[in-house]
Amino acid sequence: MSIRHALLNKTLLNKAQHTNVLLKTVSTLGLILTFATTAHAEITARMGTSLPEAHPQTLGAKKFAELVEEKSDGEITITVFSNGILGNDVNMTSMLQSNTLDFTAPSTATLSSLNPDFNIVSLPFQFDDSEHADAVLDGEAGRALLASLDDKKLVALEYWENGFRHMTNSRRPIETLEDIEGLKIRTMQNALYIDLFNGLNANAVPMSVNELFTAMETRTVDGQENPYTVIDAKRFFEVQTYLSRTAHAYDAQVLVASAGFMQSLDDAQRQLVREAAREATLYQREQSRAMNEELLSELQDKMTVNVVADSERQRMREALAPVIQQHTQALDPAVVTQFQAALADAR
Ligand code: EAX
Repeated sequence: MSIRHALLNKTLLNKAQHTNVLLKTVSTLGLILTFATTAHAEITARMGTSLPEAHPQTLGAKKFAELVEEKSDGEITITVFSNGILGNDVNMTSMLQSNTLDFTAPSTATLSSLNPDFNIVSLPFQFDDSEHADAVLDGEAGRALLASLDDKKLVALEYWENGFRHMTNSRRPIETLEDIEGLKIRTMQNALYIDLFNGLNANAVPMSVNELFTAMETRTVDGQENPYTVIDAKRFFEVQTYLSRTAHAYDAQVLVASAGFMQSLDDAQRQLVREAAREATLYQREQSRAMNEELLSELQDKMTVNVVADSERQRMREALAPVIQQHTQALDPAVVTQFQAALADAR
């Protein structure tokens, strides 16, 4: 074989080896890419809220979804359906339990149907301000309540703020305890709230918040009670004349996941969902507080707003003593002791 021929053969052999290595590299890269893509298979989730886009409950939900997508590099995406489009708080909570919805954020008042001890949060006139509520709810007493839903096919992640609840109605300003007498007041579908307003000599009419605007528009009810953010977001000022700043109870919502969805994730994914939930909570509370302040002045332009004197709020609290005692006695004594100690410690 001539030297030239031999050299040509060697070159061709090198090229073939080179091509072979190249082919192996490409196929290995292809495998890695496929694996990577499979490993990043899209996990899609749905979250329902009962309040409109502009309410901090839905703002918090969208921030939560954004953070989960960011922390999972697009692996997990959550679509938010707001304003009760998927159902009311009661419906959506049971959809989580049947694994047909993945996240929602109902009031603790709604969750009390699953664990009556959640009513300890809704007892009237017990929180001094939002920071006091944070300290108690983020502490052991609040965390223990969240853990109590573990055996209800739910994973309760964090407390969000709905805020201090105030009364509105279409008949008269509420300046004294007696002004409440005889008013038909919508309440959440919760035995404690029904008893509270009947205990103030109103006529409590329980219904979901989705039905409330029409009920006030048709005078089926005279009034309702909610934080400024709900009064504004649901446009209750269009069908209510008087806003009386009773601040009679603090309402917390709970960011809840379906246990089925959380179990479908791996440990790292569950951890990132919890981290996103925590960060979204701080954002949600910040939005709620900023908006509640800002909206009070806006509502003053749309409604007749009055402060309720502390002396009258104290009279309301005294009038409610039998209801408070009755509902406190219905709770787990250990929960009551822990919560009341937390309230005192956080002051
Ligand atoms: O849970 O039903 C109510 O009045 C609640 O404040 C609100 O919808 C969020």
